[in-house]
Amino acid sequence: MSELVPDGVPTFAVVGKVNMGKSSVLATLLEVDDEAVIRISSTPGETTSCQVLPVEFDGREMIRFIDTPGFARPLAAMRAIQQLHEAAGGSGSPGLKAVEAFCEEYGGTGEFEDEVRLLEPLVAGAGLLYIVDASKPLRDTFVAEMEILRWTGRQRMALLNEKEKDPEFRDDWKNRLGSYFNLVRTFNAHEARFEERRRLLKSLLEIDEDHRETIEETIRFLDDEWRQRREESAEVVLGFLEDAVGYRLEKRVEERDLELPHRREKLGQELNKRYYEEIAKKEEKAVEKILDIYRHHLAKIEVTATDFTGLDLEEAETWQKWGLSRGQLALAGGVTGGTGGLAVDAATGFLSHGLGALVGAVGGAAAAFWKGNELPDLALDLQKGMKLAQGEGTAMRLGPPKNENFPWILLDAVLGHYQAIISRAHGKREELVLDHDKMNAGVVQKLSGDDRRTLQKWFLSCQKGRPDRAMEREVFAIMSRILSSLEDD
Ligand SMILES: Nc1nc2c(ncn2[C@@H]2O[C@H](COP(=O)(O)OP(=O)(O)OP(=O)(O)O)[C@@H](O)[C@H]2O)c(=O)[nH]1
Ligand SMILES: [Mg+2]
Repeated sequence: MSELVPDGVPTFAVVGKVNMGKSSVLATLLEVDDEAVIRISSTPGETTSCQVLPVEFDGREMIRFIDTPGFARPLAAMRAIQQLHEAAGGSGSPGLKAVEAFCEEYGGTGEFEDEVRLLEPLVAGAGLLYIVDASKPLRDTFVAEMEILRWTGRQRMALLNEKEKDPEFRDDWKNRLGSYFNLVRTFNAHEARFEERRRLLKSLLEIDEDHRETIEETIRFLDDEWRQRREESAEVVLGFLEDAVGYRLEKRVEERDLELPHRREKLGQELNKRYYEEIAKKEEKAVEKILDIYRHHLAKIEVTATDFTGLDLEEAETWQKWGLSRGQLALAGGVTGGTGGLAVDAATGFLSHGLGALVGAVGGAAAAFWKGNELPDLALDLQKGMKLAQGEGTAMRLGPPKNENFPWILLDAVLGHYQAIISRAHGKREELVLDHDKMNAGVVQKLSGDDRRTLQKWFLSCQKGRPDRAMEREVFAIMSRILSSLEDD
């Protein structure tokens, strides 16, 4: 066996005409979104040499794929192989020997460079996956490619990479491919998710009997890894919720900032904004972790404080798009009703004149202090002599938001991101920016009543700043289940 096709490692070359999506199929199958590892481009002839792409688990190479340059001159190559076959006194159809002779004859000459390179792994013993784009008409050149591949005698599977929906020539292709290949499957490089990737690996079993055990073992590794990723993600989501739902922003305040109404107003707006900036950062960090877990490096997450604007309890739209509906929230045990002013839970006795005025302003019905801000109301806590990192002083503590739907909105947001992440094919190289605007929210509304009640109870404990540890296992199980359900949507 050659270096390209090691003993004991099931090896498959991915072949086809230039620009059919060979590299994209491999990038999606193997979760590679790095252009430095697999180059993908709309310019035909992007891949110019064979590239070994191992599937490794625990440092062991389980399966090997080889990306190859596309066929450039299949008709001429077919004739050249035929001629070599006849020159050697062969009759009937050429076979592997003639293909081997072709590689020897033209290797290093510069002629049929791409064909020689793509046929080398096959000569060395690799099985093959032939990629076609069924939106292209089936021309003679394709027939020549299929003929050459059949001559190699290697185990072969054809993959329809449907770049367009319902491709025009699908039936033509299917009929023809059936007579040249042991197996015909569909695999869309831009759409395929875990299930399709798994199914593709499984179908390798049908073309490579000799390595059945290794391939089955690889699929088990893959399943384990997928479950692990889901569990790690569930932990990330819960960590984020615990942190964000219970978040309190502490800020030392100077007496002089409280003396004049316009200063108080400015301070209030600043703090409010900072609060949601911190929440946005937490959401971004959590999503970055999930992107990392699922090996996405091209996709980005962008959340800004203003994403949380308009989350007004009074606004019907908020209730439709985000979080739970009013009725669901009530059933889950949330206290519904009214925006409520800002809770002021402060040791008023200690307050100086300025702070007293602030409390009056935010606690009163007018809530003049916060006027103009569009963010959900925050609980406000004012204390004199509160311990701060910078030392003793007059401190304000803001948060969590009084909007009872807020934890549900945060959960909805991360679930929306999660769904986008697991649906993203690695072979797709356009930029992906995850944000709230394009998000498919509304997942939490579909949860069961039991799950909602349990989560709500846990959220309330988080909001109080004392996450209920006794609920952790149950909450983790619920979250893993929710994440798993998103895979089927
Ligand atoms: N819409 C869509 N475009 C695809 C799909 N697969 C590949 N493409 C695009 O088709 C072009 C060629 O893809 P590559 O994966 O580079 O094709 P290739 O067969 O490796 O090409 P060469 O290496 O040049 O032979 C790129 O612009 C891809 O983004 C698909 O499933 N859907
Ligand atoms: Mg390529």
